[in-house]
Amino acid sequence: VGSFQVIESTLREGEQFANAFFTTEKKIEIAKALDDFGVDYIELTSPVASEQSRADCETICKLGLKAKILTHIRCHMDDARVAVETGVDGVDVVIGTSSFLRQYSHGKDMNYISKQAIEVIEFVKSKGLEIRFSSEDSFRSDLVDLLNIYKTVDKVGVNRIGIADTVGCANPRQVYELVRTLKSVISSSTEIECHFHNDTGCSIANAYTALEGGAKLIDTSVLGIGERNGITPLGALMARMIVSAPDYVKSKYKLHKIRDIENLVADAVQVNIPFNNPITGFCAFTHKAGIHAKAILANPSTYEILNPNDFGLTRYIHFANRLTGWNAIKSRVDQLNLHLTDAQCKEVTNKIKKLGDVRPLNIDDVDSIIKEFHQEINTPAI
Ligand code: HCA
Ligand code: CU
Repeated sequence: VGSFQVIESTLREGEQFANAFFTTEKKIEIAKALDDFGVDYIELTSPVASEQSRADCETICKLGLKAKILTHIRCHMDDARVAVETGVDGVDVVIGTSSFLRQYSHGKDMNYISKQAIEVIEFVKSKGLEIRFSSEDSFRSDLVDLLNIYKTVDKVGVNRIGIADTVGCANPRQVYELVRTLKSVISSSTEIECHFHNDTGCSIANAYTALEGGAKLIDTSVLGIGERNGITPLGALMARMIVSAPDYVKSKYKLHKIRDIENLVADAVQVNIPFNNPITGFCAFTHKAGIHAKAILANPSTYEILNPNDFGLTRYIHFANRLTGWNAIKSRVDQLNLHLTDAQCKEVTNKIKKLGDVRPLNIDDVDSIIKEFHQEINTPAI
C-alpha cells in the first residue's frame, strides 16, 4: 500500500453531488487547494456536459498546476474529440459493462464496446495524452466479459485501467480478489485505479483493500461528495493511510490543509462537516471518559491512533460531564492556574460528578465549581 496516488474527483464526481454547483472561480479555488495539498491528479467534468464545463476545463488546464489534469468522458469518439482539445494531460474513459447498464443504459454488446474502446484509446494516445479505461459497475459485470475487455485494452496499451463500484455494492474481500485477478491478466506496466461508491459504507475499506491487492490509484472527493451518498472521502483516506504508510503520507501530502479544504468544499456545497468525520469531525480528537482522559494525559497514544498535530489540530479533554475523573479535573485546575492537592482535586471532582448527574454541564459550570471550592478552602474560618 506504500506508494498510492490520488485521483481527486471533487470537480467531476463531486459535481454530481445533489447540492453541488461550482462557479468557475470556485472550481479554480478548489483545484488550487487540491494541488497545493499534493494530489496527483485532478479529474474534471466532461467538456461535453455543457459549454461552461468545457470552458472551465480549459481554464483549469491553463493554471499550471503540479497535479495532472484529467477529464472524464464516455467511451465515444464524439466526446474524445472534444476532450483532447481542452489542454488536459489525460483522459479517463468509462463505459458500462454490467448487463444492467448494457440493457438499460447504452444498449451495446461487449463486441461493440471493445471496438469502440480501441478506437477511442488509439485516438487519445495519438494526441500524446494519458489514457485510462474503466468499466462502470465492474462488480456486477460478468467476470469473463470484464477480463476480456481489460485484456483487449491492455494490449492496445493504456496507462491505467479502472474498476468502478458504481452502486457501492462491493465488499473489501471482493475488491481484493478482483484486483488480484485483474493484476494477473494485465501487463505489469499498466496501473490499476479504483473508484468506490459509499452506499453500503465500504468506500474507505474498499480503497484500502484495493491498494493491498496491488491497485495504485484511488479516486476520491473532498468529504466524499458525489452521486447519491458519494465516494471515498479524501480526508478519510488520509486517515486510513497515515496509519498504514505514515512516512509516505506525511511526506507527500500537506495534511494540515485538510481542514481548510473540507471547509472550502463544505461551504461551496452548503453542508456541514459530519460530526463523526475522520480527522475533522468536531469530536474526532475529544476524549471524555475519566479513564480515557487519565491515560491520554499520561500518553496520547493510549487512546489515539491518529495524532491531531499531524493535521494541525489539537486534542481536547471533555471534562465537564459526569463521566469525568480527577486527573482531567486536575489538568483543568492547572489550566486555571489554581493550586489544589490531589486529595482536593478528588473532592472537587465528586462535586462536579454530582451536578453532572442532575444536568448536562458546560465548562463554565466546572470552572465555577472549581473556583468556589478553591476559594472555600483558602478562606480562613471565622
Ligand atoms: C458515474 C460514473 C462513475 C465512473 C467511475 C470511473 C461510476 O457517475 O456513474 O470513471 O471509474 O461511479 O461508475 O463515477
Ligand atoms: Cu462514480
